[in-house]
Amino acid sequence: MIASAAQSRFSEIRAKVEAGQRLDLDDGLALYDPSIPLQEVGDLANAVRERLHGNVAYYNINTHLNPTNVCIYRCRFCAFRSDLRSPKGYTMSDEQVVARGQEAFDNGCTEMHIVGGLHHKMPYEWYRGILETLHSNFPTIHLKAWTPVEVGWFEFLTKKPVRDILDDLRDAGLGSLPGGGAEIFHSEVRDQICEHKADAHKWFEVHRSAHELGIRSNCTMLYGHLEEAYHRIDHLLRLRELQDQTGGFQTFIPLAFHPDNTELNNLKKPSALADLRNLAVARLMLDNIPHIKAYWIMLGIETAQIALHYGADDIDGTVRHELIYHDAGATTPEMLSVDRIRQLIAETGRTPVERDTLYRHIHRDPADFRNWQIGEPVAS
Ligand code: V47
Repeated sequence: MIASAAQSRFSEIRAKVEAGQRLDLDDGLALYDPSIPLQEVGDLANAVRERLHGNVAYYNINTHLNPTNVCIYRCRFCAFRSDLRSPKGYTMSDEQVVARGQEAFDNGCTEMHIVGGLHHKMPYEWYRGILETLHSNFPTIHLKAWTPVEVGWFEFLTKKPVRDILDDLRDAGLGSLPGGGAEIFHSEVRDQICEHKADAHKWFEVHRSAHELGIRSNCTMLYGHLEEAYHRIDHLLRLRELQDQTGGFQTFIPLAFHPDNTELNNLKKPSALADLRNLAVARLMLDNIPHIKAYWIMLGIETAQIALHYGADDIDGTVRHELIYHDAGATTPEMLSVDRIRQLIAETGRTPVERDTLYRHIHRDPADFRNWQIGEPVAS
């Protein structure tokens, strides 16, 4: 039973959601109030999720490529980065990049998710060349690449405007932007966890420019470190505002902080209950972003499964070569087979549907795994 004050507050929120009215900052804060049981928030988010997507849960066949971990920045939450001269540092050759593309192609991937460090010595042309090489060799693979952090670095390297850089990257093969680098937008927190890198203004400038050029993108929020509920809701409202203007975001991915091997290793990883509440609150606040992703690598498989009933409609992909979370202590497998990911979704009572990066159905020849075609966009 919910205590009566919280109960009547939640009833107001439920009435707003059922009437299709938008939730505001105070509603968002109330949804994080622990006296409103998670189950209530989750059920409401699930109703919205089912209204948008019925019983379907999406996945894709994808791989990650992190061409270098060498990075000029020292974000306090990052376990992946390396100094230029550290034995941990690596930078891939063109041959290694092509080999990864070939592996992705051989495994039927429709997407490569490409992000990495800001290397002290590598020119813009190296980053651009990675896209060009992959796209010319494997044109059917969608390249979801570079966050506003990298694009801001390219701006510094080339002295060209963001829009021209995005246009140029698209010519090279860029398909869309991943959601990373968002962390927490509010400067009270951002200045403490990643003071020097692209700020909220730059993050939004890059996504707005991408959307204006017709390039779709994703968005994320890193939670469970120094932020409070207020910073999380502020973050969601800023994303909702840009989406009202451009409509270019496809999916929102809440990312739980993993502390191992980071400067913030005194903190605990968020609990599964916190993970589920973040997903549910996001589904309820982001009424204009079609998809909410439960990234199984970060959540763990069981929580990702439960999340499909707490607002999420997407579980991310089969994934290969994920480093950012595994360097920070994730204990999830390095990848899942297609059969396994479909089974995990089916076990929750949802219907697995393979999508491409732009949320179009993928039809695969059961007799030849590498033979696939893009179908119609999914309804949302
Ligand atoms: O921006 C870094 C986060 C992000 C840690 O677009 C960490 O489909 C937790 O953006 N603990 C990169 N989080 C990952 C990302 C992403 C993931 C999956 C799908 C998509 C998509 C995007 O990971 C970074 C940062 O917010 N991160 N270090 C850490 N120790």
